[in-house]
Amino acid sequence: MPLEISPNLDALFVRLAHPARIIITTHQKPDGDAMGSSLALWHYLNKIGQRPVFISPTTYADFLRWLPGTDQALIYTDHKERCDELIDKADVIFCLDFGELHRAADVGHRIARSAAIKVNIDHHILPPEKAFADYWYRDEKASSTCELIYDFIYHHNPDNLLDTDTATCLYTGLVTDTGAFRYSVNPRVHEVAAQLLAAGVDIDRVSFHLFSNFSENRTRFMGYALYECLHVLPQYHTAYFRLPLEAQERFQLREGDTEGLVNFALGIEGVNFAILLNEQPDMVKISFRSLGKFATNLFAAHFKGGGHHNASGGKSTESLAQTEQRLLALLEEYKTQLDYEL
Ligand SMILES: [Mn+2]
Repeated sequence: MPLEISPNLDALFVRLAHPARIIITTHQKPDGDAMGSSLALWHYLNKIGQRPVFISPTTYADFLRWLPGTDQALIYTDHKERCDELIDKADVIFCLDFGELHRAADVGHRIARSAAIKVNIDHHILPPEKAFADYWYRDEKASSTCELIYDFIYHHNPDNLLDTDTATCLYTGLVTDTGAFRYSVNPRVHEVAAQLLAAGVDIDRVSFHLFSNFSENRTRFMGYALYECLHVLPQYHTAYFRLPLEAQERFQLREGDTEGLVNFALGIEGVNFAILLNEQPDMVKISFRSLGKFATNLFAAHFKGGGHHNASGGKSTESLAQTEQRLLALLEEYKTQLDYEL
């Protein structure tokens, strides 16, 4: 589906022209795009005279802490009562980088009960019956929610109120969701990136924080995972990581430290489909990536998940070993669909 803008968006713009109690929120365990888009919108709304509150459903990865405005984020799990009150009293709630309320965990449940105007800006695939918003700005083909926030800001105010902080947040989402301009890239991505650079983004600084500031533990963990936890299945054109909880504890992993690991599996010659089985205390979190025509989001449906064609996620409440067995059985079923050359 191409860009879909709710037909009555001007009514929202009229509402934003007057002081409103505004909440911005995103999905749990926010990534670079979720944090970047939320903070960018927060900066922009401040600039036009609003005083929005950004509520993150859970804490965010350490490697995003440098983003301008993170000190203003209210973490729901740390300030539950205050956040509930803010959500209940809100006039407008912006829901960014997710299409289904459960992706925002407890914040989503609270929003479902709120009488506020709900605005959804997102690039995930959404079945129409699951739409919850009064206004929307959605494009499955967009590289990132940050790209859509750029368009939304421009749409709202063509005089361009992008400042360096807003642009830095947006650029971060563009870089992280495209794997540094490798996936989901279309001409528009580079046009937007060019405008953001013109607004003063310091690329060296962004690159440093995103790619050159990992802990020693995280780097040694990557080595361990590549050596001990990676399984390659040439008959299925598939490679997967099986990451036990004990390994993550041994390397004292922090939020976001497994980010990017799955791409190493995808980088192997002949591999079209890569999977990360990430054991958590209460479930196995699963990431799926593919190159080319294999639809990971359809496969992810077997694990209560979904997402984009080439990148999606799911989960399993079975043990790591049981989840792995189920995965292997499914790969056999999908064998012919996985057999293609790029
Ligand atoms: Mn995104």
